[in-house]
Amino acid sequence: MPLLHPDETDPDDRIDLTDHVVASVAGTSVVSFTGENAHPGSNEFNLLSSPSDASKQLLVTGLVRSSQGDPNSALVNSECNVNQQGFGVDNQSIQPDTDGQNQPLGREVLQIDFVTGGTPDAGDGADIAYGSHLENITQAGFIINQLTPSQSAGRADIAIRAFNVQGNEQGSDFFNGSPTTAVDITSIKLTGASGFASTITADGTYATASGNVTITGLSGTGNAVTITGLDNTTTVDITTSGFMDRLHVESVDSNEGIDITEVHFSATNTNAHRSASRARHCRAGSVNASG
Ligand SMILES: [Ca+2]
Ligand SMILES: [Ca+2]
Ligand SMILES: [Ca+2]
Ligand SMILES: [Ca+2]
Repeated sequence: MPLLHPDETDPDDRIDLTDHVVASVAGTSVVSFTGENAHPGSNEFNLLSSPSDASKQLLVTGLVRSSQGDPNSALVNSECNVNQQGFGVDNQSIQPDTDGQNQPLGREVLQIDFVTGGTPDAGDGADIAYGSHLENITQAGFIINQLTPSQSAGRADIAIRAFNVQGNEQGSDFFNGSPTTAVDITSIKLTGASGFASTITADGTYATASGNVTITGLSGTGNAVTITGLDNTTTVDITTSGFMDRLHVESVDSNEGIDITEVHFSATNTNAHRSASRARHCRAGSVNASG
């Protein structure tokens, strides 16, 4: 039974349904977060709702490596700084050395949990309250809109880690070691100044208009991917093999930190009927509006 029969001379003419039909009961919706509606300033946590869907939230916290000399040293609490400039750690940037040379603390890590059921708020960790983590996310990303210090030749090196948090600890317990499992990052998509035309699924060095970007940790099943040589403004998107509800973005540079202006994720909705093309348009809109 043909849906359309545009060529009456061809008994077997085909119509292209690409981008028109999603042959699945599941769909996705992309939600975007900027800091404009956040409680501004430096806080132990900041919980934001998506302007388009208040049930989808980010719980943002800040961490820092306890030893400047050891990139694998333990993470200890710092503060996140969320405001209309974006998402930073301590100040507005995620930096490789939080307190300066010859000071004990090292690299900053922005920690982002995907949650629901909280009330937008910011303040002391003891006041962290939310319902539960979202357990339907395999795609997320963010926009790097500035390097600090800002120089045209500057490029930033970052590490991204994906986790699935077990349980939903509240208040100060949120910080004391919620068990997590590593989630394999399977692809990276770069858009913008350091954009690469195709989705990247293997380690390697990729030539972009802003120079070479080198990716390590993507091949295989690890949950930590390092990307070196990023220019601003660049959108970094990741896909994971299983559901993730926590993202770490760490500065692993020797000089530049990064400022992030926007965070987004794509949540799988069962029984949704949104077309793939519409979801892509939403994504593009959120990027343009924030860039
Ligand atoms: Ca900082
Ligand atoms: Ca230091
Ligand atoms: Ca650099
Ligand atoms: Ca979880």
